[in-house]
Amino acid sequence: LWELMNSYIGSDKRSIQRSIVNHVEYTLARSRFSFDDFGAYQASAFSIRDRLIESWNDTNEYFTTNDSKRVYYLSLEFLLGRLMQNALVNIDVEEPYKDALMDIGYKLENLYEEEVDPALGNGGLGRLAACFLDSMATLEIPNWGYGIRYDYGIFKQGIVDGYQVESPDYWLSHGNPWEIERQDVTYHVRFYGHVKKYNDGGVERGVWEGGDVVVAQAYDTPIPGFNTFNCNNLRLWRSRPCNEFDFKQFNAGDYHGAIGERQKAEYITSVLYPNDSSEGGKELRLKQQYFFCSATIRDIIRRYKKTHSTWNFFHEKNQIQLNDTHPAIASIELLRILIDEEKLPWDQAWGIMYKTFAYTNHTVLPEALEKWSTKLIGNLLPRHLDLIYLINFFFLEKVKQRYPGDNSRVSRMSLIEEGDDKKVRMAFLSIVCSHTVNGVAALHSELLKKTIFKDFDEMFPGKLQNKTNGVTPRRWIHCCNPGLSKLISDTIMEEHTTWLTNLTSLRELSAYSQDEDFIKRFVQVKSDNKLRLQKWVKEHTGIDIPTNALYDVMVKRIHEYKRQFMNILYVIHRYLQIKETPQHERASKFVPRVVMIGGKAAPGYANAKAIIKLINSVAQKINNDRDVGELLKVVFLPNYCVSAAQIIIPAAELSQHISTAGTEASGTSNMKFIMNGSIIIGTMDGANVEIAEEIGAENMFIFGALVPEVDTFRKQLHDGRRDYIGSRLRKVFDAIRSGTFGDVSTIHGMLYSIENGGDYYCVCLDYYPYLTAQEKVDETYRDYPKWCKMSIEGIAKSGKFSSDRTIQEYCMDIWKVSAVSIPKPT
Ligand code: DL6
Repeated sequence: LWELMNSYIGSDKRSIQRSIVNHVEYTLARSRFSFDDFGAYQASAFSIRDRLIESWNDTNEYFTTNDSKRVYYLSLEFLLGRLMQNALVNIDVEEPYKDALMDIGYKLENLYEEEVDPALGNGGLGRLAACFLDSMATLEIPNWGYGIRYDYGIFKQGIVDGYQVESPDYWLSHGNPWEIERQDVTYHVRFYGHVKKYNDGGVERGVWEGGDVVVAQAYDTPIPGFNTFNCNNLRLWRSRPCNEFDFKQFNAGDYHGAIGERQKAEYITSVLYPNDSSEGGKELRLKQQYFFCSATIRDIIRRYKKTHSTWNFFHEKNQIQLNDTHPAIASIELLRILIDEEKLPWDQAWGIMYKTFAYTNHTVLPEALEKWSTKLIGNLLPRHLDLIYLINFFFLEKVKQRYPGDNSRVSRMSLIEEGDDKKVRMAFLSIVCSHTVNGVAALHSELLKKTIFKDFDEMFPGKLQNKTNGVTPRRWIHCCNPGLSKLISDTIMEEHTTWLTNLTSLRELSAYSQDEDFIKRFVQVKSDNKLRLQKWVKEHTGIDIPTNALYDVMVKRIHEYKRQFMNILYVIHRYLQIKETPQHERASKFVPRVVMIGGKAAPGYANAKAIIKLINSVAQKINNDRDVGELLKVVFLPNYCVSAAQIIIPAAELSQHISTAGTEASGTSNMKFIMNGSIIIGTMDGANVEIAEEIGAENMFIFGALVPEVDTFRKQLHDGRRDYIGSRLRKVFDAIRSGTFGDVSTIHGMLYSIENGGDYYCVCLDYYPYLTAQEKVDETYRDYPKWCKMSIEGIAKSGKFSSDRTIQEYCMDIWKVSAVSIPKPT
């Protein structure tokens, strides 16, 4: 067989061309004499996938033979973005493919544009998972990601009359050349039904029967590392009908009924919930969570059993990371299987589970902390609810022993929130069932210890850790900003293979922050990127923007806590100021600016949607005011997604990260922006704090209340304080209300609430410091060498924020796992 295979596709031009043309003919069944860019994209993707499959097979075989310890990353979201360029860069064949394609009449850059974004995530949490997969493969960590293969990813955002309209993203309509459908990897997953309990020599076990059974089928996507032969796997599950379902109905002649049941099964993985905070209460969401966790745990067990006949080494060979509480039910599923099916004693089963799981928290916002009604869980997963009650009983016994008589602590720490509709606190459950818990930035992790997880930190000192997020420099510098990547390589005299996996070496750039030649090239790269964005904006919005203006960008999900609202209030203020200033004085007073804001609002989040409408209405007014001309332009960037980010971020000069202190767990776009030479205007929130530590506060525009001041202000609001709207802010509110920007009545409710004690996100508190910081921005931009110096210092000192560093910390402190290097194929 080995001889038959003779494989390993060559990287010479002819081999690449032959492989592409063969795929055109035999995979796509199209004529090799005429195929369009899309055909060329598909055939090239299949050709690249062939290469990936070779190393992917080698990798899996090597890990199995060597019984390597593995890490499993469980996430309901993987916001991968386009895969073609990333794969070519990681396996180091971008240039050969470019040449080979050019030779037969295709431009590789055009083919990149043919790929749809696999948008199986909402925002930060899903994109972090994608960066982690890239880093784990690059660092040669044996890792598989597990998630759901949704038919519909995050909705497509359109703007009609200034309002957000959502349309479905059926991303699979033209197939997906990167995935491998595994007809051979399926599991049955049960819902509903009932549990029969019995006593097995003192251990209570359950038999779960009846209910509905669906099939989980695996789809694999190879995840190549950069500059390595390792290729990991992302396994996504799709729900399919199971024959257990419908035979009775079918035989009774109810053909339509039987088909309907089958469709219900497929519905489970149909759509990603488009909310980046919790979806507690929705049965389908809980179904999704259990569906993928159950299949995943069975898959992990099956793999372990191939090479082990006892359970003694399970936790030493497998570490499972929960990406927030969305996959929390996985730990209960492992416990259930160990007790009910593998017949282990409770203590042993508990020990295995506890030593296997770790949990990452991504938010302190109460509305995003998952709580599932016990009724819902009990109905859908009756045996799991039993086990959760049992875990809670044992846990609370320990709490009582440790804090005798402290009843309020017992009820605070209970995994069950009492009330008419009892609820399981999934974050608490995850803490109790995991050996380690982490936050995602230093400030966030400290806040967890002081606020929502305070009791747990006291009871389990050291269990709560910090792992500051990071982003992959392969996608977020090299792929999205080739000009900057080349400049860096040329300057620090390194092949990109070195600095891209050792990002702290960017420090050497500091020496060039005032070097004329370097600055000249740096400015050229930025203006090329601005031109690229200018074209993108024209194509996607029809708006003409100048390139000789400061590009001021804020892109992220739309939320009150992120305060896009404060940004647009400032834009209005600036507009009013320009209008009040005589024409001849304007040029000396105002730096020309293009303010760009983009992001999706959850479809049911009225205030976020009202903010989008306000931004568009303000843009409409300002962009059409000839009196203002090119001094101020405002653009809402529609349908913000990973591929758009790759155009937008490299072009930004200023980027806004202005959340209320204590609300943004980390943020990761702040890291991408500094790596691409954009200066941050921001609050001391999330990872901004560590960015300031690394690059120096003097290289950012920092403003605003710190966490204790936010707490004080909120208390004052609660106690009746109402004197917090100054005259300049009042003017802005008046302009909105008076109809200057047309009918923006959807925002009136928010204005009213803010004025009447409802300024929970402290817009009014931070507004004036924000104006001052904005003035500083203008002043600095006028001194362009200074601006460039700040921006270059930011890049030079951004090394800490590579996700490689983050993953190294997870490996050392949480998973205790080491790299396993796949030998070069012979
Ligand atoms: O950790 C990744 C990312 C953080 O950078 C953001 O600050 C945070 O808002 C985000 N959280 C979510 C939703 N959280 N939950 N659950 O996307 O995580």
